[in-house]
Amino acid sequence: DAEKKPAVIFVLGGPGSGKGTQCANVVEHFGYTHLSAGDLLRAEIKSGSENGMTLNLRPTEIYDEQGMVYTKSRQIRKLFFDEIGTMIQNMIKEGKIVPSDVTIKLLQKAMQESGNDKFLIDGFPRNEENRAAFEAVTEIEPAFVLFFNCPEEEMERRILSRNQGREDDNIETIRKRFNVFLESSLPVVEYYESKGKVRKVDAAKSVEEVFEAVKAIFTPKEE
Ligand code: UP5
Ligand code: MG
Repeated sequence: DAEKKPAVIFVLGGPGSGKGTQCANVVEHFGYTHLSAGDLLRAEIKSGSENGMTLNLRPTEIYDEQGMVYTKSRQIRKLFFDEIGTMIQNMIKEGKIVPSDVTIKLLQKAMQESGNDKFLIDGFPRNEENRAAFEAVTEIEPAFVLFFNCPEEEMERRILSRNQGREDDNIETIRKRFNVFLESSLPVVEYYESKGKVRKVDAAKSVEEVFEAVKAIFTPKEE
């Protein structure tokens, strides 16, 4: 088809590894649009309580508070628009991964509204299902995956000193986020590693040193 697909880079790494911080640097220097899946979900929680639904889910999709999707044949009850925000909020508080269709719709909407054609998708895909669903729905393959490698103690220190009022920045939820990262998100990194698509950065260094390594990845190599 004539329509050119946008360029996408997945930015992955554990909770507090510095994804958001470094994406802001890349935006400034390389003209990408930064889409943090977590930020989009948190914005959806807010918009849900203020002016209702911004997503347009298919009417056959029905969720319970745990985010389980039921088809009409297994209908338990209908989830109203503002309840999707509540569902997202509950899942984030538990460090769980929000169903793909919600996250993907938010990402697609943000991509359309941006007017740009190159994106850093930060914190997504977080599991195999996220990855496969994004590929199937958008038909986009990432150009590469930028992976921030950081020891858990350092990530924990960073999150606990962040102080931005995030409901998941408490030690109990942090432990759950680390477990989900190891069990569900690292396999996605391994999948892309097997395809030779991972650019791994030592994220335990200072913000400036990490950005030097990131810059080298984004700067076209000279002959
Ligand atoms: N900091 C950054 N770099 C530093 C450095 N080099 N040296 C010292 N300090 C550094 O950084 C964290 C803190 O460390 C900041 O205070 C920063 O100044 C400092 P940040 O850049 O914010 O790290 P980041 O990797 O973005 O950490 P974040 O907490 O955002 O990562 P998570 O992956 O945990 O959070 P996210 O927002 O992506 O997801 C939250 C939740 O949303 C998930 O747990 C999940 O429940 C849900 N979610 C989904 O369900 N699906 C999705 O697709 C995405 C999210
Ligand atoms: Mg972040």
